[in-house]
Amino acid sequence: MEGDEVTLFGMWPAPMALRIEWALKLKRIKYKYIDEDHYTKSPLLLKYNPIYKKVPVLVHGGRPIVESLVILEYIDETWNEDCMFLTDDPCERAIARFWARFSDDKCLPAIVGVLSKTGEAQEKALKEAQESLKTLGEALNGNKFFGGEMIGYLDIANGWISYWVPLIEVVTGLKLVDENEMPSLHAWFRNFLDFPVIKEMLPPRERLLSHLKSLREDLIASSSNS
Ligand SMILES: N[C@@H](CCC(=O)N[C@@H](CS)C(=O)NCC(=O)O)C(=O)O
Repeated sequence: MEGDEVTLFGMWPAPMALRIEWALKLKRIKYKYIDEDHYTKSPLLLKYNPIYKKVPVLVHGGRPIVESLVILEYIDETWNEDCMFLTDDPCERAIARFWARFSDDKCLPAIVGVLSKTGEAQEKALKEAQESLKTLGEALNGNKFFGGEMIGYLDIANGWISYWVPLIEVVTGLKLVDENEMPSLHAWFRNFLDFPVIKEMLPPRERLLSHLKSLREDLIASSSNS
């Protein structure tokens, strides 16, 4: 991994790694992809991300960068000639970063809770997920994308929600995003998933669905054993 070479360590069903693949594709950056195994991580991944031992890791010119939102900004700043994910305006940048943090801090754990829990705990997670997703939808301000007319940083950060949430609804039989309750967010799901680069870079639906079903079973089994 010398010179200007770009390598991404990901895992095929990992939403945070998909953020980075979308970003690299949107910027038309050539990269090598290494698919990691959840249970047996490679020595290289552990060397590059010794603290969290997670994907994604982006290695550029031999230097590793970790944490998907940090990597996203790194990509935006490093390859800054064509499209930019964040605007020049410091206030708009701060607002976009706020919503990305809100999404990871509030929406993500609640959505995972809906997938991984049962009974009252699942109902609580469902309520939290619906509330935080509704709040997130308000950040669209009636626009086609979080970035306005074009896909931007916040669309890439939130993009996984548009693909994962409908599948989690199938797996659990619970509605997280109702078209009538959250029309803007629901419309954004379609707008985002219809965008050419995004559409071409999604994990196969049936494979992901069956992965989520077994993940739910494993998580429920491990919580009842603990
Ligand atoms: N905050 C981190 C989260 C990374 C993360 O949770 N990665 C998951 C895949 S989406 C992972 O590596 N899981 C494997 C593990 O936990 O061992 C980020 O945004 O990069």
